[in-house]
Amino acid sequence: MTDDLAALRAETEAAIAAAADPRALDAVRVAVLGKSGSLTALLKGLGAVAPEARKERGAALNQVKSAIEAALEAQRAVVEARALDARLAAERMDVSLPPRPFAPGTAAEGGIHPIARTMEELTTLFGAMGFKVAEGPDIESDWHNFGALNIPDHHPARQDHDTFYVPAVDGRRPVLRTHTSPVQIRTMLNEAPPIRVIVPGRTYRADHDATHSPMFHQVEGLVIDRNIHLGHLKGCLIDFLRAFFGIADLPVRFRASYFPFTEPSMEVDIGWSRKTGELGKGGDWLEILGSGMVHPKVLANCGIDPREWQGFAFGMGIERITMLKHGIPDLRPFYEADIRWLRHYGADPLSPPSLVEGV
Ligand code: 2NL
Repeated sequence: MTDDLAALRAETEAAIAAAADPRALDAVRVAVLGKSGSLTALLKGLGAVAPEARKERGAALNQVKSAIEAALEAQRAVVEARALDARLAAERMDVSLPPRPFAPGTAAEGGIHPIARTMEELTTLFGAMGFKVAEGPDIESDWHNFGALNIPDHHPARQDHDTFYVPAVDGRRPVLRTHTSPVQIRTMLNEAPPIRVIVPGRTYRADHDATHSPMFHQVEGLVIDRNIHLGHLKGCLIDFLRAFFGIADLPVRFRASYFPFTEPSMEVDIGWSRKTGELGKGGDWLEILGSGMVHPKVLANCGIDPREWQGFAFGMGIERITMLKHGIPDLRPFYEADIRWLRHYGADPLSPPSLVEGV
């Protein structure tokens, strides 16, 4: 090997070994093997070499070229591994650290909206009792919202519902659902019993004052099985109310009432103090939800034989139970996206939905 070639090889290998990152390494590659690289120039000069020396010179050049390429490749693996190690060290995090606590009033951001948190709690509590969550459209047919529920055309309940109507299509006038019941109707139409669902969701009524919003939230529940009776309804709702409000001995009272879609129907009251607003004691009663055994006509409307299957259903307002649970005095800020209100009443995003005493 001629001296110039040996020197080039030694110099290049030293430069490769000194290259600390992929960029420096690439600069060496370009300087030696690039278009105007030093070794490339020697290879180009091969034509000018005397014919008898050309073969030997060519072999020597190619040997050096291969050696440099191998050294480049080896060093590339070294610097890439080093770069990855550096990145791993820089981006290191301790996944075993506890979450930063959420301090109401001090957090830079808000919290989980109380409506969302109540829905999570409902899903958790009823989930533990074997209920699935069902969802359906906000824009409903008149039949799913009223007809199937045994609310005929001129029934007073229709007026009570202050329905928002949507412009007619094909001669039919859709409605914004006035309750979540149409979702239970769809569940009964689409699924064979036994059925256990809760339906949390948005509902709409043309009513707007200090205690009513045109959009609000309800949760309804439906259980259909063989031999379901009022005892199941009472046990389920008493367990739910005590777990949700976190009061193990919360007084619960069932009072005869009327809904077109249940027979018999019952309103459910919980014990509280009218004077202090405290739940669970005080000797007064507060109406909290409506319930009843599903009307046989409603079952039949959904293709379920009421002689074989029975069920119970219930419904309540999510804003209302949320305000009672957390002592929130005013309905209006629920929809105002006020960060100060969210900081105060929002839930810690890192804490699980409270099961309180559990079911
Ligand atoms: C209330 C009362 C209630 C139901 C809702 C229901 C649904 C079907 C069949 C039978 Cl598909 N019943 N839902 C039953 C009783 C009461 O809600 O005061 N809600 C705020």
